[in-house]
Amino acid sequence: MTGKIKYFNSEDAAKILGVNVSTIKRWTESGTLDCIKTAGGHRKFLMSHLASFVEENKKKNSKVNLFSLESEQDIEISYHILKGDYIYLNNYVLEQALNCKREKVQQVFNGLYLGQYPLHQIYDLIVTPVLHQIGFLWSENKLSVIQEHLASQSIKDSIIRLQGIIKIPESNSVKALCISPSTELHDIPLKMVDHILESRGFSVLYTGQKTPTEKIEEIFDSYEPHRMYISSTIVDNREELQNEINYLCDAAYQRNCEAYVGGRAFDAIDYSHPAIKRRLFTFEEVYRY
Ligand code: B12
Repeated sequence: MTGKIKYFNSEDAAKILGVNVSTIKRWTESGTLDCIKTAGGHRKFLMSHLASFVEENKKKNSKVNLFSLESEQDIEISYHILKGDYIYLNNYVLEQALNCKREKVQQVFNGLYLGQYPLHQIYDLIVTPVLHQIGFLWSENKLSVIQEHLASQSIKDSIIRLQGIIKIPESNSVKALCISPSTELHDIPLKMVDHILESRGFSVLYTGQKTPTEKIEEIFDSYEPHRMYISSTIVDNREELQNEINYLCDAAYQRNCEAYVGGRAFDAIDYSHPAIKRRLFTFEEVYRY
């Protein structure tokens, strides 16, 4: 994703395929699973090695974490994953999230990623529309608040689990601070920003929901970030939020730190502060800029 080739080691391959490391060794020795051997005798795997293994062995190996082929529906899903059929997968992920089936949601994310679909595409074309649908159902009173919480938490958990298998390149020494304003509970978009930056090799400091921002200078001075990403969705009090964003941007500007902002709150507030390089609308843009 960064232009560098991503390799998995035997431990990663074992985690992805749902077996132990000795099985990975056995499979590579018998030629069932392809790999590259380094001069030092270590096994390295490309995503394509794992993907073709899954493709060739899915009937034999029902333990694969990607799509455990236990039912007719699993076989159908794996077909849509391999084809990158986002419309079908959106409906499926929504249904599984509403039923709190995290493992099913995760299978789709893992499967797409291992099928070489970029992380930002999974976030833009599956996660975002599914969350919007959850919000729509809630606003139409078709979901209760607790159902909305459970469904969005299933998505969040699956995103975090997906990050566990993502190969992170060696750090290119760009340091990023990902921050939410002090009134913000919506942190799923910021978590996705964090993951994409990590996959670009950035070193990321993620502050989480409702960040107490009044002491932010301390963080700037100790961590010395090159970039700050602010995610803001909710506008409780427009003036207070504007002041808080300006305060964060002042701190960044004084330290030559570039700011990138995203989220619907920026429809309501001014983001012409000189620290702000750009407002980002999609995760593809987070990957690109
Ligand atoms: C999940 C969710 C929650 C969860 C949050 C869980 C969590 N840990 O994040 C919970 C249940 C806690 C919650 C709480 C509330 N929520 Co809510 N929530 C949602 C929901 C369903 C999904 C939000 C989400 O993650 N969307 C996915 C993101 C990726 O999409 P996006 O926000 O459109 O962002 C896009 C871009 O802006 C960009 N982006 C966003 N942020 C960033 C950041 C950066 C740096 C970059 C580069 C890009 C970027 O990427 C996206 C792709 O285009 C939305 C529905 C919706 N339409 O989004 C409602 C929604 C946002 N919530 C809403 C409301 C009203 C609330 C509450 C006030 C409800 C209440 N009465 O308590 C509280 C707010 C609490 C608070 N102070 O923050 C409203 C907001 C309405 C408005 N006028 O803004 C929405 C739109 C629902 C609705 N239809 O009414 N919510």
